[in-house]
Amino acid sequence: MPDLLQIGGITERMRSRLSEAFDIHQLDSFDAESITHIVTNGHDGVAPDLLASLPNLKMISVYGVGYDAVDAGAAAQRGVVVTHTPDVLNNEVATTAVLLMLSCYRELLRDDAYVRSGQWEAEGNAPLTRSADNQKVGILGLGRIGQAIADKLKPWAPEISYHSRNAKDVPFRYFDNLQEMARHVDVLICITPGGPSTNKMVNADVLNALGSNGTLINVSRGSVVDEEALIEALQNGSLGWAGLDVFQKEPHVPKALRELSNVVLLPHAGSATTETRAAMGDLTVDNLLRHIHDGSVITAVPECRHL
Ligand code: NAP
Ligand code: 8YV
Repeated sequence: MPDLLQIGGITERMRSRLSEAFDIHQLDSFDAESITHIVTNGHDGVAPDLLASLPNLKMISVYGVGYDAVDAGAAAQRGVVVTHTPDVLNNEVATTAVLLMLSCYRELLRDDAYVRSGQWEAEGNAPLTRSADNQKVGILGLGRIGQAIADKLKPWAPEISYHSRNAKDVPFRYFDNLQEMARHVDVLICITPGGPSTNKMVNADVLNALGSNGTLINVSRGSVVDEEALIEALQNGSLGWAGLDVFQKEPHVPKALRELSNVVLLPHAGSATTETRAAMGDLTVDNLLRHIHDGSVITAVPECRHL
């Protein structure tokens, strides 16, 4: 059986399917010469020195759609195909983005604490919140998940705009400048890939443009937002609210961010439901099994589609 290197955790269902076709090795004991396949995830990826040390590697299957933790360009140059799990998680991640936006608008955490602490009984009704209806929503990265977010938001009747490198054939307003879009909207939802081209794209200028009544939602990668600038903006009130699923150095979340009351924080749980992780796990394994069967894969990343 071919030798598979496992990086990071996999589900029992993944392990059971993989173990029928591969000898599975862990990072603390493997023979570099023998490894032909890797299974990893979006967080752990494959370290560049590890990638360079595996002479017979043929394929890397990523359990997630974001693959910024794998140098897919370097892999493609060596003829190593990288796959990921697009589409099967669109709806789940979109639900997470909408959940964060609604939680910020309707102060879900504050009001939950208000009831639990007995304040409601002792002090009367909680302060009013903001309506999430009819808001101007800017989507940074209108791809598969960005479009699913726009679809899920329909009942709240938003006016949707978007920023990406290219304009799309969609009925939404396109901004070729992110700061201008941030000035126009009430909510900015980040859902681009991570990596060098989007690094700290949401900087202090963008946050200031979003403004004191503005809400930032980040379900993309922590690297897309300048976290220091974000903390400062939330502390001094130049940005109103933030709903964050992703952070610069996960799982570390700065204390300053954890202490703020105008943020809602999730532990990178955008796709983390039993149903969606099962679909992602199946696609991750299906790609590996297809590759050992006939050398093809189902969902190669764009850099590797020619292989
Ligand atoms: P996708 O279909 O490839 O969409 C990405 C979008 O970002 C495209 O519209 C692309 O349009 C735009 N984009 C790419 N580079 C850009 C840049 N430098 N500046 C501006 N726009 C840029 O990807 P997807 O499937 O929707 O997934 C998006 C990302 O979401 C993943 O890569 C991952 O990082 C993140 N994600 C997070 C979670 C979570 O648990 N929080 C779960 C799944 C995914 P153009 O090419 O026209 O610019
Ligand atoms: C995963 C994600 O949690 O798909 C992605 O890009 O960020 C999440 O769905 C992550 O890849 C870890 O497996």
